[in-house]
Amino acid sequence: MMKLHWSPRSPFVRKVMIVLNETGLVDQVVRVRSAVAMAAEPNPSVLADNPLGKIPVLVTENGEALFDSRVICAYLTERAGMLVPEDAPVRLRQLRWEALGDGLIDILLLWRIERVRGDRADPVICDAFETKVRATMARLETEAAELSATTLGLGQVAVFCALGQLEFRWPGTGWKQAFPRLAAWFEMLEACPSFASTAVVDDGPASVPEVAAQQAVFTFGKA
Ligand SMILES: N[C@@H](CCC(=O)N[C@@H](CS)C(=O)NCC(=O)O)C(=O)O
Repeated sequence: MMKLHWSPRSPFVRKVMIVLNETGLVDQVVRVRSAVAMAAEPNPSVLADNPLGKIPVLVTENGEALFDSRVICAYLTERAGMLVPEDAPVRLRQLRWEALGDGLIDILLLWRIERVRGDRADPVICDAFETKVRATMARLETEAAELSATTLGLGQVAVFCALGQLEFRWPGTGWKQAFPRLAAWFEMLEACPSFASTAVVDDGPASVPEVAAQQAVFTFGKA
């Protein structure tokens, strides 16, 4: 059996879980609940498999520890022979969406941590995060038809998980009203069992003070 350092809170772990479901490899993995937080002491059991102290980490049957989520997803799709387009331009498009989705998740995680600093949060950094999130969402809205028409790949999985993170940790932004085509695509995937069963949830004490994190949430307004 493979071992996955896992958390139900992590959008990056969610990518891996969706790929495990889609490839049918999910029964070959034992999930280990591994608690991590950027603003806390690194978890020794994660560090032993990934010196960066981040999850997800997948330990294969022969003991090789794979990280990060992009490497794990590439490994699983290759192993299963699924979700990798043969056509080079399509593959490149998927990689680009993967970069966009992962980059959006990174910003949403870092922005949340910055906001928790309250008065000590850097307004320049926060403003830049907001500008980038707005620009990324606007770009994705223009690509929603293509996201929907393209056979599922790792790019769409990453974009989906980023939108899921926005929905889960940033309630009240009104993104679905502002970006209706993207929202329709998201909701279509969200209804699929292999995506629905991976929904991000909090399973214990908050990793950052939630009240502070959710104060003065920005909104997208009508596009
Ligand atoms: N680029 C990494 C990012 C992974 C990541 O940031 N994971 C978060 C959990 S969602 C984490 O482990 N945070 C703990 C830390 O940064 O120390 C990936 O794609 O797997």
